[in-house]
Amino acid sequence: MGLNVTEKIISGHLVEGEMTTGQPIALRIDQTLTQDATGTMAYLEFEAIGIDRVKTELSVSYVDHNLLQSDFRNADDHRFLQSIAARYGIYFSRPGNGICHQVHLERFASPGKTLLGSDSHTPTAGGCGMLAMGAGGLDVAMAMAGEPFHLNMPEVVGIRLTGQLQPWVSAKDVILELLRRLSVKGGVGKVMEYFGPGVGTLSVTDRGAIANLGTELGATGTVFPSDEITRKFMESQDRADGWQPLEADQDASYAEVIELDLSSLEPMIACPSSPDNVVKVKEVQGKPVAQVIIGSCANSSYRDIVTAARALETRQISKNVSFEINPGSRQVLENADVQGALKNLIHAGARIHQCGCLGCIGMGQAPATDTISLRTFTRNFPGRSGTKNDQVYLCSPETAVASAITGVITDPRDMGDAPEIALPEKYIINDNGIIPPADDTSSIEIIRGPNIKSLPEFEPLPDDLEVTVALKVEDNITTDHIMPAGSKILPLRSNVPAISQYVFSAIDPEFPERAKSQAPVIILGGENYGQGSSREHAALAPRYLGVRAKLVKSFARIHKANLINFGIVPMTFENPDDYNRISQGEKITIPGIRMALLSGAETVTVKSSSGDTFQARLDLSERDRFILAAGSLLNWVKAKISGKEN
Ligand code: MIC
Ligand code: SF4
Repeated sequence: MGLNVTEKIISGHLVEGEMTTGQPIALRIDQTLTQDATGTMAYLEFEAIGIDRVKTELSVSYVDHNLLQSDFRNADDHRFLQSIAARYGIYFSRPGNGICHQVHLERFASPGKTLLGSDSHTPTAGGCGMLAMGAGGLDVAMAMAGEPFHLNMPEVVGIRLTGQLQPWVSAKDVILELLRRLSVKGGVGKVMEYFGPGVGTLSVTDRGAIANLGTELGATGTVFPSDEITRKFMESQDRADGWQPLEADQDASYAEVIELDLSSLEPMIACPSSPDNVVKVKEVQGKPVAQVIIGSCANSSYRDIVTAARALETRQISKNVSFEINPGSRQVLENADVQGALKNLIHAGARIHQCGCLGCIGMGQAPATDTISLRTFTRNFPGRSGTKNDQVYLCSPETAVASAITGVITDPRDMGDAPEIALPEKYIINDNGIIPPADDTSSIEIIRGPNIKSLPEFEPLPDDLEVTVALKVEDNITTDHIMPAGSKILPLRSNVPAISQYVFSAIDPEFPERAKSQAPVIILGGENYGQGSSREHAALAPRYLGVRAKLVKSFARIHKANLINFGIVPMTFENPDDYNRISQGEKITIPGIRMALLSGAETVTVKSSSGDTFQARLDLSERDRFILAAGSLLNWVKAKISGKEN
């Protein structure tokens, strides 16, 4: 039986396990990426492992999330990151050089390789034929130290594309349509692999946009084949020698095949406040908009910016709209400028910002009260924009620019002829925003500002757990709920005691104090708990407050892995209805939890203070169980190194 592209990459990198769906495997990681918001912690963890230089083929540290130097802390973090990259043999992409996923696609993505990134949208590089996955900072630190990445063998879903996108319809509409069909849980435990004749009609950056939002399906990764289009893209980036063809075998199979006819698609839009709340633009057209932003790692490539500029050649922005451009990278900005795009945008009234994440992670650009903000971004989770009760819609650059012109949500097909964008045969390339590592780095000094605090130490798991239910939440809780970001909180990412004061602040500001006073505590949740970001602070900070276990209906993959890494026992209800039998404030005991974990038990008995008992599942690999018993991955690794393992 032939192999699909995902299986080819996995089999070429498999160091443990077999390719049986759902079973634990470990993969060799060729490349890693970090960004500043998760990176400071990842590098502190890397230092704690004690390796002299990264062992990957390539590791890159990007600075793109927090560029707002409102005080010394942010600039200090940047200097720390630059010096630690230089010390350990890591490429450093400077502040303002661009969003990690856009720059990685341009300068480093390489077909057939594996990439692990401490950012959930790392799968964007799957547009270039890679298996690219998001993970917590500690997993990325381990990969930099040469350790394989542990996950369960994903199910590979084939998405067969036919036809061709119609004028004014673009890649974002493809993935919004899939989010409409499959929901934010539809991809959990899966890799989405695209194939079929429609693939050849999509550029690598279009494929990147689709792969990027595969994360919003909950997928582990999204993979496109590497074909002539990929070769041309790499040639346009002066990297043709890194290209290799990679297609599924004729007789390859998929766990499931989803058919999508590109010709039948129309402009789509995700309504507040979830990326899967998708309808046709036509269904919500006419609603007044106050802010429109083109940007983020989903849609800020050359074609996205130039499409907007061309549509604005003879038009102006509505006087009621703040129209903003966040270019994906300096390369995008420079190439768009050479084509005269910036002139059009400025003349039409656009506000041009620096290259980075900006408003996508709530670093500025918060919308006005009770107004609609239309964004080409990845996520519209409640409050992520920085405004309470926000109304954020997610759409394509085409829908964004059409709506910015009219001042109301507009189907771009009402705008007449669509602009035709030819991609450059050769991009203007200037790598002065990327500092390569030197050969001998041993004497380089690491610069630490006063905001960089060392990692907290965590106790091993006790024999029995007696915990209070400090919080009970519903389905689809995101990491933005658990550990919000934004301009007030992001500067605290290198300071666990300080950031932990904001855990669950948007839904229950009393939580940190309550958790500390009731510790040890447990949190109860519904389906898809922890969807969204890869931020390990959503596990690390709760653990610091005394959270020792979580009991939910189901978990999102990266968050579950982060919980394990920081010693919080992730359990699921054997019978989901048991969720209703237990309330906030109750005490529960789990006798013999440590022994249950170490003996490989699949379930444990949970006893509530009211005398009720029920079963909770432990869906964990052997390695996960050792880590949890040790109290954290770092404890376990250190014990292994010193020979004092469980
Ligand atoms: C996001 O889009 O939520 C982020 C900010 O990029 C996160 C990473 C983080 O929290 O630092 C992600 O998606 O992993
Ligand atoms: Fe940055 Fe937004 Fe992309 Fe996250 S989703 S990496 S915040 S642009």
